[in-house]
Amino acid sequence: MAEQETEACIKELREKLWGARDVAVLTGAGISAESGVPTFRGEGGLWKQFRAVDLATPEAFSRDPKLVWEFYNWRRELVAPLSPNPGHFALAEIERRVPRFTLITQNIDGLHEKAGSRNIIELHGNLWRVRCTRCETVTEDRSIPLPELPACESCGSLLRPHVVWFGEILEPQVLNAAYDAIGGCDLMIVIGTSGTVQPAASMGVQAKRNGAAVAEINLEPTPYSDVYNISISGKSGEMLPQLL
Ligand code: BJW
Ligand code: ZN
Repeated sequence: MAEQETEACIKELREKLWGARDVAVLTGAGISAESGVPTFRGEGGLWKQFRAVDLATPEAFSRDPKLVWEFYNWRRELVAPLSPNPGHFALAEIERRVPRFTLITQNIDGLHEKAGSRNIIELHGNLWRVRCTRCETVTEDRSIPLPELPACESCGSLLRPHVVWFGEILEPQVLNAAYDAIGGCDLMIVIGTSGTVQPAASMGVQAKRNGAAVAEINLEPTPYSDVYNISISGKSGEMLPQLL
């Protein structure tokens, strides 16, 4: 019965997708789970092993930048050899086939780009970029590991990961681009996110308020499963290719 329900939901989403003019997608850690990137919450999640307040806040970085860099160097080592999975590739293919497509991601792993997606908005930054704490210059740096306390080439000050930590505001340009996509889309698909971190968590609801149909693909129910028009329970790497 559950399998039949999933089939019916996929069929409904498939019809909506290929009839849509403008599609927005929001992804979270779940889409990269099948590539081997740990999620944040739930079984095996990063925040089960580590305390977010010790590693993912500006206060943590001021207190102990070496510890925070150790965490990000470890994440770089972990992610570098990983490849996109069929879920990432399916989204890249959908982008090629619909008139307008925006991929909003909370992930910092860069796997959407590796899979061939082009119109990507990275809400929470990128693991492969660093930012100077003084002159704010952002540069790409893929070396692994970075020095314990990496320094800016322009001014010599301490570099930090170019990511958004708790309590920090998202870059206004990035956030505005995401809201433009949400405001203009006729279909939004929310994939592999627990819907706990704002402002991303509310984006599906905002799209729905603006008149878009909203679908979710997640292994588990989320606080929004009953709010969206379609909720598909399953692995994104298995469900997304079925839309093609
Ligand atoms: C699968 C699967 C498979 C598994 N297939 N599915 C309003 C109300 C209350 C609080 C706030 C608020 N506004 C702001 C806040 C504070 C805070 C916040 O939201 N806190 C909540 C926890 C309560 N937000 C912020 O601080 C944000 N800043 C901000 O809004 O500034 C203005 C402001 C500040 C302060 C107060 C008020 C306003 C910034 C948030 C930055 C988040 N940063 C992180 C770290 C990024 C860098 C790094 O990676 O190191 O971003 S935290 C972490 O969570 C990371 C993620 O992008 C983010 C979301 O996680 P995600 O992607 O949802 O992952 P999981 O693990 O939670 O879920 C995985 C899901 O996948 C699960 O559902 C699984 O079932 C599923 N899944 N395998 C499909 N194969
Ligand atoms: Zn600098």
